Amino acid sequence: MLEIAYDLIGDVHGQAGLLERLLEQLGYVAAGRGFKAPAGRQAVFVGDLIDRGPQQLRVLEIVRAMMDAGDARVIMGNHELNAIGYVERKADGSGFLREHSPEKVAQHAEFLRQVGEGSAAHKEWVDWFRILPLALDLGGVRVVHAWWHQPYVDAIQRAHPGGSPISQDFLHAAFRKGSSEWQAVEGLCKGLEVRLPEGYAFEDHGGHRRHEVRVKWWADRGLSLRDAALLPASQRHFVPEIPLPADLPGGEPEGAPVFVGHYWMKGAPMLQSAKLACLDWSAAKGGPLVAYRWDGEAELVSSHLRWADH
Ligand SMILES: [Mn+2]
Repeated sequence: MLEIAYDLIGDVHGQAGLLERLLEQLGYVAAGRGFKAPAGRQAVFVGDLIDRGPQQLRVLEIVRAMMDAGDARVIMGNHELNAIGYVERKADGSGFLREHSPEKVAQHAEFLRQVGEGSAAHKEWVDWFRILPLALDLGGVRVVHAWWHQPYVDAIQRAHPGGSPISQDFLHAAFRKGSSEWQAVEGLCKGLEVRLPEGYAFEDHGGHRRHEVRVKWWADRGLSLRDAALLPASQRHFVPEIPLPADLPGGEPEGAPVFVGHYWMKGAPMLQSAKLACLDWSAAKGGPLVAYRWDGEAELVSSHLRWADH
């Protein structure tokens, strides 16, 4: 018999109003600073609680209170990871793990403004981010921010059994481009990227020239690179219609269903497959905040998707 059922919740990005409405819709009841889960249920947040939105501290307060009360679990998104790297100095003292370039400062500016950069609250929240696991295997469901890639999950599990907080050494290694720790963390939190052939490039939403494109790691291997690319329709033509690389890892997940966030999906919420749901439908850009009400099923059904609109 199923001991506990889960309500998986997508990237909140500081949208406290949407989160409160979604939780109420799911039968959660306001209690203290957070919300109490219905009997036999628990919320699971897929990461990216912060950055962009207007009420990031309220979101953190709700989610942490729920976690402390046993009403929620939370994994790390790339925005929490970046927040840690932003304040953590490199071992040799030459700046921070995540550089303070104009692009990276801009991405994080709203969180820094709301929390007060360098304040006691800033330190406290970043310390809390450090204890969040990078992936959770709950038996009937698996949760990761961007890509459930078993070798990466196993690498994290070996270093940090049972989802224990990542060590200082691991954290520093995870910000050294090219290291195995960097690969694993980058993959789990940011997904799978493919290098474009020579001569191809596109500009991302920030106007930065990119030579690598993010692809659906779950994509059918018969798709072209263009069809597997996670790009807005207006930019797809920058990606050639060539087959996906033969040695590309990933593919349709098998086993327990996987839940991710991260991908800024647009339009009406839908499942990616019976084994995969992306719950990020761009709540930070006017889209709905999406949840999946999981009751123990091995195959996901779209009627279990729930959401709150702006
Ligand atoms: Mn996100």
